[in-house]
Amino acid sequence: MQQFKRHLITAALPYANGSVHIGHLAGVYVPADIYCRYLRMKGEDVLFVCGSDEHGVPITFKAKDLGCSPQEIVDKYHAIIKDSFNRFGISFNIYSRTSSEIHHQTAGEFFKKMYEEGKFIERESEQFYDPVAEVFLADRYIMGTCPKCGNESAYGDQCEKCGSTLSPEELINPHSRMSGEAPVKKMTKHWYLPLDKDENWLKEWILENHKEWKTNVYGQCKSWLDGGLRPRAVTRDLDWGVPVPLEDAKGKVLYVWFDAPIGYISNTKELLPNDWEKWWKSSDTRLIHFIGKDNIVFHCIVFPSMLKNYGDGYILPENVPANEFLNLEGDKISTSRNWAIWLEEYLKDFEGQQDVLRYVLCANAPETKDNDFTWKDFQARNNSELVAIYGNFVNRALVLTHKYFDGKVPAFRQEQLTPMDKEFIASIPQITKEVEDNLSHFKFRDAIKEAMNLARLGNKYLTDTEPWKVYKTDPERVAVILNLSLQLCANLAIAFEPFCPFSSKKLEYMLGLIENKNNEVCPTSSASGKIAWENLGRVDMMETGATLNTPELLFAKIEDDAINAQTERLARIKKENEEKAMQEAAANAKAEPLKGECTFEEFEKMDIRTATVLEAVAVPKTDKLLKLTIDTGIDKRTIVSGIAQYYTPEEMVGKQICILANLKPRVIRGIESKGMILMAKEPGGKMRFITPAEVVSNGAQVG
Ligand code: B3M
Ligand code: ZN
Repeated sequence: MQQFKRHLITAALPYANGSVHIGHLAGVYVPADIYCRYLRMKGEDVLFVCGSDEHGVPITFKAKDLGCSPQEIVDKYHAIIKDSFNRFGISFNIYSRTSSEIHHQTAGEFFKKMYEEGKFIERESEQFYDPVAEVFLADRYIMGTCPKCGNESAYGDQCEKCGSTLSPEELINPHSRMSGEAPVKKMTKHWYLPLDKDENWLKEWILENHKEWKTNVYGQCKSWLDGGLRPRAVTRDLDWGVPVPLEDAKGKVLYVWFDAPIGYISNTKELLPNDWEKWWKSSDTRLIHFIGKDNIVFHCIVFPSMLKNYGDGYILPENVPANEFLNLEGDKISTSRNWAIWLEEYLKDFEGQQDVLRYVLCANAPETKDNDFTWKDFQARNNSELVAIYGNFVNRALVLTHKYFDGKVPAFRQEQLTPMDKEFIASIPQITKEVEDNLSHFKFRDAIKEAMNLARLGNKYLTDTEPWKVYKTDPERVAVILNLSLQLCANLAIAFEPFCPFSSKKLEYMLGLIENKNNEVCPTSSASGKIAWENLGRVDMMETGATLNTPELLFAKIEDDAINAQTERLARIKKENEEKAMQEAAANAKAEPLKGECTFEEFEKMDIRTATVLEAVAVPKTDKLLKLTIDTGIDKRTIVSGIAQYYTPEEMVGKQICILANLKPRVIRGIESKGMILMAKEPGGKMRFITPAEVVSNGAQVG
């Protein structure tokens, strides 16, 4: 890292058409923030740049759906997102936005220079057009019936029901979402970035010179490059975005993926109007992009090609540590299904516990493969790691020092050190070195594990040395133990600071390492003094005689109630989604085709009767079967029915039903079942029992 004088760290610009959820935090912002904090603590010169991505088609839809302007949408979500990041301690140097004037200027100029230097190719092609609204239609603007599953609300690029990737040509009954009219084809001109021309240097730059990139990133780049690159359109017919700065480009804007990465540059410019170029155009700047896996091609191939073609000394990224995705309770996070934990909701329910989420998301980060977030794991990691290991050790060390030494760091002499103390002292830098090595290689999961191991070391030391027992007979021995324990506390404050900055600040204050309790949790410049990274591993940070502040608990236990409230919320959402899906299925589904003819005699053989359910119980070890005792008016009998998915036993008792009474008895799970309940089967699969319109006597013949 020596050859670099400064580090320009970017985090993907989130779309300002919704809030940010834990998947975003785990994949991009927590790791980027950890890395920036680590570098700043090392005294490195860091600029951490982000902002809202305020263009693109989905924002225009949201506006249309809500009957407001796209600007109103992005104003709303930009404010929410910015506030959430700030409250989670994401230490951006700047969080700006792509609807800003400086961004429009910068992106427009970027395009113009490339255009004038002949870097684009112009192509006319036929595109879908809405003849009533008089606009060209992005694929998302066209809806129709999915040819694969019959969903009538499929989009021109994708069917959200069956997940198929589609093109507008494939839709049955295509219509414009603007006017409802069938789209027509119309010629239009666009500008393309000829990526194919860059294939050779991109191959060499990534495949030869950046073999150290994460396997998932390198692998995706390789498959794109091996597959051959094609020119990509960088303009769109749309009225929301950065206008294409050319005379003959009325009604056209830059493609959102062309302008968004330039946002990193515009935001740097906004922050440092006179000094921004050294961050983007000096070979001694190290550029790192933190992103999610769906952004890899844009950051590793398209944006570098833009920068290289623009020229003027722009640097390329040194690394692009992209993460995979985080799932939630076994299911893909989805905005449209509201299957997510939104940051502002977390902050409402777990006020002041930002570090817990930061910790859990890092400890369980989707670094090499998709990973799952569960509330149970969240609770367990808080209660049995943060509280029981880290918090417990710190609390014991501080409380005992207050108890035995009046809150002052006790003195000891080197000769007092036992072999156990020496081993303890030697272990500290060994572990902190692991923290450091992992951090510097973007292995944040491993790094945080080692930080926790440091706290484990402390707990073991206290358990082995038992100062609370020794004090009565040998207070001098206790002075050694607590002095060393406090030294470890100081190490913990530093080692945890990139991950859990709020609690580190609390701990640093309790240890007297910082003076102000409300010390800035979001530093934007490099650290110095006691809490600098270079002090990590040292066992003399706490000076003998120094006074500690009153100890407070670093973490609080999270009770089952709090977790149950969250899992119940998710269960409710799941149920709502299932019901919605069923309704949609029912609305879309066609009735089953008719069966073959049956004669009156055949029908007459069936003896269908009304009956009342007297008792209902679930059949043990099954989740589908209920055992019903029914009164048929002729007898009382048992029927085993596969309706447990649709009705609880309580719901069935007392209900009047219709049964096929002369069906040959069958033994189901060891129970003789005599007859069958008549059910209507909905197209979505849901079953409802058939009941007479009014109560009739049991045993009435149906037919
Ligand atoms: N707006 C984020 C996303 O794909 C996208 C990133 C832009 S980074 C220049 O969710
Ligand atoms: Zn479909």
